[in-house]
Amino acid sequence: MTRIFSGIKPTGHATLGNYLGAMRRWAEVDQHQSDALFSVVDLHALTVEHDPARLRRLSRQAATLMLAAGLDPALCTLFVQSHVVEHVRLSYLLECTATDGELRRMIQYKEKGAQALAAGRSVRVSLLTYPVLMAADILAYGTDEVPVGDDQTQHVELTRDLAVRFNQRYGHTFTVPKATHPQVAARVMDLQDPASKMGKSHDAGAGIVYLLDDADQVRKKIMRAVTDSGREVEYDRERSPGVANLLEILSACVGGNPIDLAGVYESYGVLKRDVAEAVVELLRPVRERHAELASDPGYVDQVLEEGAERARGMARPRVDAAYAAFGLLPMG
Ligand code: AQP
Repeated sequence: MTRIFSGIKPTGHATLGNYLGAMRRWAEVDQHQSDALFSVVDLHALTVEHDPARLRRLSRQAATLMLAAGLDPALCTLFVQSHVVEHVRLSYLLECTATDGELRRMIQYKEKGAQALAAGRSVRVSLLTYPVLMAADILAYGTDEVPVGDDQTQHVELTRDLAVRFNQRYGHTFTVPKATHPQVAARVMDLQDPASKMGKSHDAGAGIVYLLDDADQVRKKIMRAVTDSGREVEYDRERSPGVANLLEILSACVGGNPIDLAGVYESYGVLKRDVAEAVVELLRPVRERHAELASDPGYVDQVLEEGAERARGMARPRVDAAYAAFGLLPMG
C-alpha cells in the first residue's frame, strides 16, 4: 500500500489555500486509498520568531482543524511532530548528508531570511536547516508520496536528492518519495495580491480567507478581491491573475475546469458572488465540526497521543537502520 506523509505548520490560522492545496485531499482521497500519516509539524514553526503560548494554541487548532476537515484516526495516523523524537534524530544524519550550498538555494530561506534582515531581526539557523528536518519527516516513514501544494515542490526535490545520496553512500535505507499536487488550486493566491501565495503566516489581511472565518467575512473578502482592469472573464494566469485565481477556487469548489467556467460569466461581480457562495458552503461543515471538536479538547489530545505512539513505532526501525548504516554503534 502506498505510504503517504504530509503536514501543516502551526504558524498561523489555516487558510483556504491549506484546505484546497492539501487538507481536503488528505481527507477525501489519501486516507482512504493509502497508509497515510499527517502531522502538525510544530518544529517547523520555530524557524522564525514565535510566541510560545500562541504556538501551543495554533498547534491544537491545527490538529482540531485536520479532524474537522475529515481526517479519521481510524483511517490515518495524526500526530504532532515534536512528539516523535525520530524526526530530529534522523534530521541530524541528513544534515550530515546535505550541503550548505543546496540549503542556501531554498527559496523560502532566501525570502524569509531577507524579510527578517529587512525588519532588523536576526535569521535563525533553523530557517536554513529546516528543509532537512522536513526531509527527515518524510523519509523516516518510507514515504512514497507527499501530497502538498505547489510551494513545497523544492523541498520535496531536496528530500529526493538526500534519499538518493544517502542510499548510494551508505546502502539502501530510504524510499525515494515524490510530491503530488491537486489538479486545480495547487497554489491559491492572495485575493488582494494575486502575485503572492495565500499564506497563513502572512500579515492578516483582506486577501486571506481563513478556514474559521464566518460566512460574512468570507463573502466580504471575496467580493473585494482584486480583479483586473479588463472586463472580460478569462482564465489567463499571466494577464488576469486575480480572475484566474477566483476561477481556480470556484473550480476546486464546484468542479469543472477553470477555462470552461470562465465562459459562463460575463461580469466579475457575478463571478465573485458565485465564488463567495461556493467557498461559504465548502467551509461551513469544517467550521461546524471544528466548533464541536474544540469543545472536547480531551478527545483531540487522545487522538494525538495514540497517533504519536503509532508513528514512533513506524519510524524507529528505519531511523535505527540509518544510524547503523552511518556507522554509529547501536545502543545496547
Ligand atoms: N496558498 C496555497 N495554495 C495551495 N496549497 C497551499 N499550502 C499552503 N498554502 C497554500 C499547502 O498547505 C500545506 C500546509 O502548508 P504549510 O503549513 O507548510 O504552509 P503555509 O500555510 O504556506 O504556512 P506559512 O507559514 O505561511 O508558510 P510559508 O510562508 O513558509 O509558505 C502544504 O501542503 C502547502 O503546500
